[in-house]
Amino acid sequence: MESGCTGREAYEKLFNPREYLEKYYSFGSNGSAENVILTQLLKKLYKTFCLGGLKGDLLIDIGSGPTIYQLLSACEAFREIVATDYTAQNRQELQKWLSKEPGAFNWSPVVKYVCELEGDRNKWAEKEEKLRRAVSRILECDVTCSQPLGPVSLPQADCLLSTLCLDAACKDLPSYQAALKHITTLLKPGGYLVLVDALRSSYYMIGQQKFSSLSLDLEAVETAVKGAGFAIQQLEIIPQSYSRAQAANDGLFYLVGQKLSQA
Ligand code: SAH
Ligand code: 8WO
Repeated sequence: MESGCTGREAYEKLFNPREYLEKYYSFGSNGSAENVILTQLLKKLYKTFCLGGLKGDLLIDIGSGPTIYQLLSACEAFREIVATDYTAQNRQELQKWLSKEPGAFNWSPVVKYVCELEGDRNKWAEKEEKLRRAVSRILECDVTCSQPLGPVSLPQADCLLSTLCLDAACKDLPSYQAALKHITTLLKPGGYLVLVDALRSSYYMIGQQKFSSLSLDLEAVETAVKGAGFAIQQLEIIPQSYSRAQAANDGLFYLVGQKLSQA
């Protein structure tokens, strides 16, 4: 960790998917900061994918980690979803849920909530099946590489989604700008970017383990996304911060951009 940025070895060794899921995605009935943030994100994703008309064939999720919440409304709008992550243990945890293996994380409270937003809480089991069918692959991904998915051949996506990944993956603003450009190569001209991340956060915790985060304000995000060739269509602040013990952020942002044809 010489650069001060949590790198590959640390992620492979120290990112514990179960603990991450339990700390941030338990979604119990308490009004914890983590629950409030998750609720806000699910509502915004529902608006984007179910009400906003953002739809198409292929959506690529960058840095999925071990989570599926971000895909629940998206699977109503996209025929195929490709999930990606940096570490094998996160890809494995996702696979466990997809193939209903024993010990997979229980997402049903979150799925039920999204079904309620979409109009029928009782459809949660069908929705889980729909998402499982939509996710065609789980690929390795490194946003610091000019080809983030390596040499695999995929058609350019209609939408790129990335939640809580780029701040964690980038050590400074130039690498953030570069990472955006790298992932943008995976997107069709005219395609959409849905980007969510923490604002002004220098770290986040999983239990006792600290992971670095690039601290950005809204203006820096906006400039970087425009610089990667996007027209910004929506940029909102979620004022809620994570519990003080979990992360040092000052709210989150939710951004929708469209890739310009000359980008
Ligand atoms: N998208 C999920 C997980 C975020 S956790 C959510 O919304 O909760 C942050 C993720 O960034 C981890 O899964 C980690 O493996 C991934 N990550 C870290 N460095 C990365 C890199 N260089 N390229 C791609 N992903 C990276
Ligand atoms: C805060 C919370 C990153 C993060 C996260 C940050 C993965 C719920 N992150 N960059 O501060 O997960």
